[in-house]
Amino acid sequence: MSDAARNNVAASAGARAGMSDRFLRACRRQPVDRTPLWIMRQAGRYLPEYRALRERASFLELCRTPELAVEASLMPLRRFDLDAAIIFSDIFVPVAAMGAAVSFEPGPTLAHPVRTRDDVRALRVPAMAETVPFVGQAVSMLAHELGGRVPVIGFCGAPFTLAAYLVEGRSGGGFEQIQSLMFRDPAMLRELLDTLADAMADYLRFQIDSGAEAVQIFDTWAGLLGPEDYRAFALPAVRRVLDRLGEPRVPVIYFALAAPHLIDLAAGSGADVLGVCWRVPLDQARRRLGRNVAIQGNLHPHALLAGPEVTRARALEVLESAGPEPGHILNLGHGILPSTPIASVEALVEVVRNRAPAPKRAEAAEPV
Ligand code: 1CP
Repeated sequence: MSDAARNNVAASAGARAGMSDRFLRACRRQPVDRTPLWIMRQAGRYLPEYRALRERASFLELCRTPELAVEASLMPLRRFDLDAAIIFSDIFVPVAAMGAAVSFEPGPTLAHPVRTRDDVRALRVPAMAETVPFVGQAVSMLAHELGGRVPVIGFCGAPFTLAAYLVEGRSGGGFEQIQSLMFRDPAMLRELLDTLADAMADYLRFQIDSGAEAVQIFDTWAGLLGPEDYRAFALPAVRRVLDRLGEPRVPVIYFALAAPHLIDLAAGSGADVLGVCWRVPLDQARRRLGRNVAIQGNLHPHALLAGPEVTRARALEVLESAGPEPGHILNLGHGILPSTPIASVEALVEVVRNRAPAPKRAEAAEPV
């Protein structure tokens, strides 16, 4: 990072009251001075500086070069007063390390989709510290650059979501292959999910050991499943990741898209925070989930396309809906869209910043 860029990060961080642990406190359902905010896919194509960086390097080069990955991760933090950084990478970086030939067009595309038991058994569960050392280097460099001002979030794809791409071979379409595999050869799907879970547990551990202070598991395609199949396939695979994560534990966020029918089951994943999309109002999510889990979300990403006024109004509604209890992290209900105006993101940041911390909120928040 250039000196100027470093100063910018320092200056914007300096505007805050020193080190910020409000994101980690909210993950643990502890009282906070204001609701923390970060944005899924916050480093990406809606930022002109990201698009400029991509002129110089391919997406995979960015992921594999720690200096560039750190540069991309810091871009949104230089512009906006966000409460967490997420390491720039992709859910397919560790899967490539398992032996799958992946390209990005721009979504992940597999040269050889996984269709047989031999294909499953050909996948390796490598030591991630040895096969993707650049991810750990990027995490530790990013944590160092941030100097504790905001924490670094590590991440991985959930086994079912990764399996959906691996079996299908590409994104788009209705994921017909994995959904029919579930009925045709459930044992093969289980073996694939277990293999992915073991690899992702090692991958998250590696990121935590490198300096990630929280991790998020993205289950973008879990919503395809009905409750019984979710309980039989996707959920035990997420549990297996968590069971094998080891110590020391950091907060784990589990995000399942389009899954209002699954959130009660997802609460049993063992995650500390559940990410929910806009399909579940947060007051309803709170009622259904009780006090044992924090929630993250859930502004509709398309609301931001309507500009700062609409963004402000909708963000306030989300905060109202989340209510005064501790344990809410403001985020979008899915990744920020490439056509998002910068002014809308600025409006979102202003909403959390200007919301006066009501003493009642803190009182109500004291653990009983
Ligand atoms: O052209 C480019 O610059 C590449 C576009 C791109 C980017 C910026 C891809 C390809 N991945 C990423 C980065 C990325 N992917 C991050 C970065 C960190 C951040 O949040 O800032 C993260 C967390 C992901 C996670 C990811 N990749 C998910 C889960 C979250 C989600 O959005 O649902 C999924 C499903 C992917 C697959 C993927 N990789 C890339 C694309 C375009 C896609 C989606 C394809 C599809 O819709 O199926």
